[in-house]
Amino acid sequence: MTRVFSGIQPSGVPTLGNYLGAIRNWVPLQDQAEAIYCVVDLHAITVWQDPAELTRQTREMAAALIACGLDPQRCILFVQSHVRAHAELAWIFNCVARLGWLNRMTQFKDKAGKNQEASSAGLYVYPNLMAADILTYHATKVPVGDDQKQHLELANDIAQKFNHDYGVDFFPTIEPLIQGVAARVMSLRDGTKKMSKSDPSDQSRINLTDDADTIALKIRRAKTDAEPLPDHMAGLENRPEARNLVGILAGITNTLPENVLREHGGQGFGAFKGTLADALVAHLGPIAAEMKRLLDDPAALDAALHVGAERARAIAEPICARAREIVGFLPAK
Ligand code: AQP
Repeated sequence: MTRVFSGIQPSGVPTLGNYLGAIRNWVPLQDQAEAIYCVVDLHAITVWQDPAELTRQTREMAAALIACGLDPQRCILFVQSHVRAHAELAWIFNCVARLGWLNRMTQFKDKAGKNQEASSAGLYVYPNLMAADILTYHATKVPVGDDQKQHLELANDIAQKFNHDYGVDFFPTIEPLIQGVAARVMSLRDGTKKMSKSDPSDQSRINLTDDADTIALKIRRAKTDAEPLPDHMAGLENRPEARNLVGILAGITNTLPENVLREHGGQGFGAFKGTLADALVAHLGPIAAEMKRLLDDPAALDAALHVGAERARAIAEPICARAREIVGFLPAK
């Protein structure tokens, strides 16, 4: 059976971008593959996280995943730091990956900004940990948003170099699963920048916990241009904000942007934004309510995550142990 792995950082409230680009696509895979999903707290601390907030956000992220349709009975759902193999294999991969490869990673450049010298070393080697996350399960399919494609290519380079250097055929090739018309949702304030949960501006994103009024207000304030919507795709060229809002409506209503334009072409943004806000509220309202219900019982949530970690360890530890052996570490007692 195909094994699927994906993760999400508890670095804030999950956004509409996380939902349309990743989480929503994770749900059907629970019934098509052996699906392993992880709240990646080790990744989150590559940038500063207040400890109490990190604990709270980790639970909140787990609740969001379940509220979006992940079922801890049908998938393995756990917290990354509960399975030590991730960190251990990441260290081995730190010694396999080349600096030249990491220097090409655009996410590091985006997140480090102008002050790279002040970034954590963890942020720089983030892709090596991501490779370890996937490969310590020998997972072969990874459902992610478009922004993670480069990291998956690097994971394959690491797997190949490990296999080549040690003369083994141990780590498999990974294939990204990038699905849907909203594989990259952009900021509501700047259509050229991706929507991010850690963007300093809350107005730039829709959080899965936003209430109906907040969603309507954010959509009303979303940046647009002065032209009405075109009735064909070519008319969206050089209109990143219009393209983004059309993509969001298509994503949330499970249709194609072409169909959205067929229906709404010629409309001004005032009317279109009303339709979009209503669709978002109808779709996200029940998710927020379910999150709230789950978070009212943190003990039950933690218990589900602990079971998930146990199941994850049963797969990850033997693979990591074999990697240790291949590298030549003296067996531990
Ligand atoms: N804007 C987006 N559009 C589509 N997919 C997205 N993803 C993130 N943003 C968008 C996908 O969500 C999954 C989990 O992402 P992550 O939390 O591990 O890291 P990220 O990509 O760095 O997400 P954020 O929201 O931008 O987090 P911060 O602000 O903490 O860095 C991934 O599959 C990603 O592709």
